[in-house]
Amino acid sequence: MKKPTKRSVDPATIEMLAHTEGQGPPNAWDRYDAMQPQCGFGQLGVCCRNCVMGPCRIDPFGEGATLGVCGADADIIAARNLIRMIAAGASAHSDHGRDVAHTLLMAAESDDCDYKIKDPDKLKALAAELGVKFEGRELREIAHDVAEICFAQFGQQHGELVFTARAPEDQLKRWRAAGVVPRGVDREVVEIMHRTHVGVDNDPENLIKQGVRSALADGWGGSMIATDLSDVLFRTPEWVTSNVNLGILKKDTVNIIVHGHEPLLSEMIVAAAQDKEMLELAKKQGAKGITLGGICCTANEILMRHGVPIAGNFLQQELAIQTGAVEAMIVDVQCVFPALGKLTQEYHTKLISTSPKAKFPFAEHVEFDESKAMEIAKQIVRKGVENFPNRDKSKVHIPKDTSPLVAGFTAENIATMLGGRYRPSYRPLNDAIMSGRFRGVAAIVGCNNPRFTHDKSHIEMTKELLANDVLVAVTGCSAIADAKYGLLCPEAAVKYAGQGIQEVCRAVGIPPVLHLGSCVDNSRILMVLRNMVVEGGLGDSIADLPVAGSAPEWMSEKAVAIGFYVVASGVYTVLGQPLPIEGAAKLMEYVTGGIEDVFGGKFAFEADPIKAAHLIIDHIDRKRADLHLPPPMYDVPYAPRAAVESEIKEMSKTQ
Ligand code: SF4
Ligand code: MSK
Repeated sequence: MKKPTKRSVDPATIEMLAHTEGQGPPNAWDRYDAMQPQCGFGQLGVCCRNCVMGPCRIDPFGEGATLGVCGADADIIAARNLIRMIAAGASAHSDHGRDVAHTLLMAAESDDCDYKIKDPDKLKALAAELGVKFEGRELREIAHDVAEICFAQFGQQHGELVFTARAPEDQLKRWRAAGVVPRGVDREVVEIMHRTHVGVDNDPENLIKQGVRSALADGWGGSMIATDLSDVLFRTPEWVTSNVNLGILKKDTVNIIVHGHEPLLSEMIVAAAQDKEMLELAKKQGAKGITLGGICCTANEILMRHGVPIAGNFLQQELAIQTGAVEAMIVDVQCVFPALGKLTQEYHTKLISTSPKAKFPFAEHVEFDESKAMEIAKQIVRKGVENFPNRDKSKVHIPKDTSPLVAGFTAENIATMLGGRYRPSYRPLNDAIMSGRFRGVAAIVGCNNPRFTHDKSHIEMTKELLANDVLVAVTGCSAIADAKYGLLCPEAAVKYAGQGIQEVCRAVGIPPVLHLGSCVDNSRILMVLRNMVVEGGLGDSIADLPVAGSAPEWMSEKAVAIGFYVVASGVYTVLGQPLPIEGAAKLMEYVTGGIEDVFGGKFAFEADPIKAAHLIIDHIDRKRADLHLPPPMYDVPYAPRAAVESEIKEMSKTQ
């Protein structure tokens, strides 16, 4: 068994791993070790079971079978597998968006709905964008029309998804030329499933084209709808302060954790946990109150809007239960381990599943119904509170670690943050980049994966980028990793960033790492990039910007969909683990090379976070050179490579 310090760099996680070693059922790291060696064919992407003439597998060394029974080669098989991953990822995000649209429609149609429109300004802005009349109309009428338009995006059969019009003209032109502007969210996913059926699309590039179309339907469709309509219903986030890590759990309160993704339930749980009746009930049970915390992206949703503390990220879900201090873990969809139920048999924790789409072994199922949202939320919170007396004090072990954080950044408030409330603008951000004070911007997103030392790659990559004056934006479990390390505090600028970032962060009081929300909120990052282009001075398309993306510890199919919509939007993206296509040479060459000519972005794969950060910086420097921008304003530890430096000099001569 690996030492806890080899499994994680997070002190609370290390403490819990040491505390639970040899006790109870195996955790994700143990199961990962037990799974070794993992199937090489699967890792290389060259096994296929799309029909029962197979399963087929291609020998990557060319000594065994080079074709499946139907004649599919490694590139065809890997491309089909890959875009099926995109279909699953895009479906997960988009189903989330569909549920939010449905709830907005319900709020608009019903008099006694527990959900109300909390951000009328965002609703009106959306109405204006979508051509919905809003002057002189009731909010509910406007919401109804906006919800219907968004709802229709999922089943639309032709035309272009409305929010693709937000993309810079140049990017849209590339998509049109390639024939990948998504028509309808569901249609693109269905077409992937059709094309990957035995004997349909057998051209790897054509398959990837449909993968891109579906991924764009996620980023500029389903995910964007999820983010925007959540803002309308629950309000657009503003800066908040909070705390993160397992130390937010308290010995003397009822501890309830929400885990999963959708804000519909967690928003109501926030309200129910503050309800007077629930707080009194908690006191009756001998507790001093109710502590609510989150895990994974539902945590990010309620952090961004309410400052609810975060208990941990993806790989900490089992550890939270193992503190022995969690009365209820309430789960909905995505990234929830099926192992949790068995684990709760060893502790008093109630695992409560709530989505009709996601049931779990040993979980108690209380189905969430948006039409009775508050009633059900209270019912669930009550179960947690009434479970407090069952806590076995001898099993309680809560690490002390917590870190303060600042979150709540959006495409909207980045303009106010730098430009001021009276003259919100992206000008200061663009100017900071153009002057070389900010060398560029990198988005670091995505999961944890026991293949990597937990959190290490997120943190090391972030620190390296900051030291080199690259501003960092984060979402998902990456944001939680950085937060635990103190990188989401304004003081982190002084401690870790180069002089350029320090100057700006000091002047405006922001952290050097901006938390933009959950996985679906990667759509906020798309909007930031789009706003940077629209502001001017940094080229005509997202592909021109000195920016890059990374998911250093990714694991989910959603991450593949995100990767593809980001690359297709023009962003160079470095993944910590390769896409599972290494056995398909032509496909590999395409996604790391040829795809750039079509969309302006491409993938690179690098497991070492420092080397990955340097790939990102090299790319940023190249883009700076293309834009005739000066080198970084201040000395940086990773100086522009000689080749790029001479390019910059050449360019400035021609200015
Ligand atoms: Fe084998 Fe082709 Fe069937 Fe896949 S689709 S299992 S490669 S025969
Ligand atoms: S929760 S998809 S582990 S970021 Fe969004 Fe975290 Fe990745 Fe799930």
